[in-house]
Amino acid sequence: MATDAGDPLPRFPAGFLWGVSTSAHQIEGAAELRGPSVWDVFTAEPGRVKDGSTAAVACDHYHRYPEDVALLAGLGVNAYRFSVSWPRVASPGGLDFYDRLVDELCAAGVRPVPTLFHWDLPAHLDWLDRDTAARFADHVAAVAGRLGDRVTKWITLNEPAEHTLLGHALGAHAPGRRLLFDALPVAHHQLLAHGLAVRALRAAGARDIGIANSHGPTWPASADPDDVAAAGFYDTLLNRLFAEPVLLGGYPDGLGELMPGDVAADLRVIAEPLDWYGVNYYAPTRVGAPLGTRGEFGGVTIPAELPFSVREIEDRPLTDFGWPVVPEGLTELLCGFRDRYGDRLPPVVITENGCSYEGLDDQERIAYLDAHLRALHAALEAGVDVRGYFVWSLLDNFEWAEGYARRFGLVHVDFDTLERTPKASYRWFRDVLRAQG
Ligand code: IFM
Repeated sequence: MATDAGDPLPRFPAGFLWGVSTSAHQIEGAAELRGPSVWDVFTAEPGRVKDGSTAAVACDHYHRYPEDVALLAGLGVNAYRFSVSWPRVASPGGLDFYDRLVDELCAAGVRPVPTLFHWDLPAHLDWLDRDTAARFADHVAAVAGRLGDRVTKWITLNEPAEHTLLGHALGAHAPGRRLLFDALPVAHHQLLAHGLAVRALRAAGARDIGIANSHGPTWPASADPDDVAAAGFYDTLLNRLFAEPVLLGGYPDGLGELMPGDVAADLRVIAEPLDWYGVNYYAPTRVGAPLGTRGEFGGVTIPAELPFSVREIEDRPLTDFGWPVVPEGLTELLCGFRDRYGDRLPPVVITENGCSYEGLDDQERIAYLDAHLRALHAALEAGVDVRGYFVWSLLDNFEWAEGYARRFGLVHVDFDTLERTPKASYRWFRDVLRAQG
């Protein structure tokens, strides 16, 4: 295991974006000062969140943001990825909070990079409903109108794949639906919302726009054609369904035929050119043919009727969440994207990468980040145009259906006192950034 005294990292290009990421629902708290989201409804239902917790207070970032911005400044990042809560923006005084936060970030010399949707859909809206995409464009226009004089870099959506699969197909996340493949309209409407958001941002003068999609290599469980076919199908769901409409203007493998509405016209909106493409990377997935039984993956139940099964990746260390640590998967993923999409792939930013471990002396997190940064550098050397890297996450926070049990932060949060304590990984990352200049 590498320690905080490991070899220096290779140099990244001048102008590289170094940041950390968070999301509104996971850190802000102050739930009484905004309308409810689907996550408030979901967490109120018994049994939905493992430790029975809610995000009503979370890290209380809403009130403690000056302390958190000071932590960012002390870390030395040049960018901070956060999300704006749609139900807060829609509530009286909601935009004032982001106005204050952006001012504080600018004063600290940290570039604000807001994500306009990170899963906390206003409770009265529904992604099965096409009109939600148009409502999202209104939300984006309101945020850009207020913050666009200081915010220059924007992210439309965070991980529409997880929001579709976990929230609408498998029922493990809000809004808790188990629609399996009937959830596909949720994917299409989010993609349409993305395209409309790009148009709304451009109309407000934005010139630096991306999306944060989750991706990872898919490894077949064996060379058996059934395993290879199942892995190919999973790869389509995770890696192609949300990338190809955006990058190529088309759905892979005939999936467009299953989507609602005038798909051809919608695809012209969805494929609005982007300035960069955000990748959230955690681990590869090993996939085989269906086993005919229910499975378990990352705490999520996989129903028997799906045309694939998720298998264990053996001989790899696991994070506390049980996710395998496979740094070279990041190089494989990025080189694979470059080969698959060629010059249709804009410059890439790693918008999330991180791991869940307990403890303040988090040497495992240091080893994880160190190894992933080396793997990212290998992708750069192989010719992938990578422009930035954001650690997930600044703070320990509300990890969705896992509650507060999973700690991803560079900064420890005591959820009784809300005291923040930088971990060893915070000091390590600060030193990395200093060394990178
Ligand atoms: O906490 C989440 C985040 O909200 C989205 N990407 C993955 C993280 C870790 O599970």
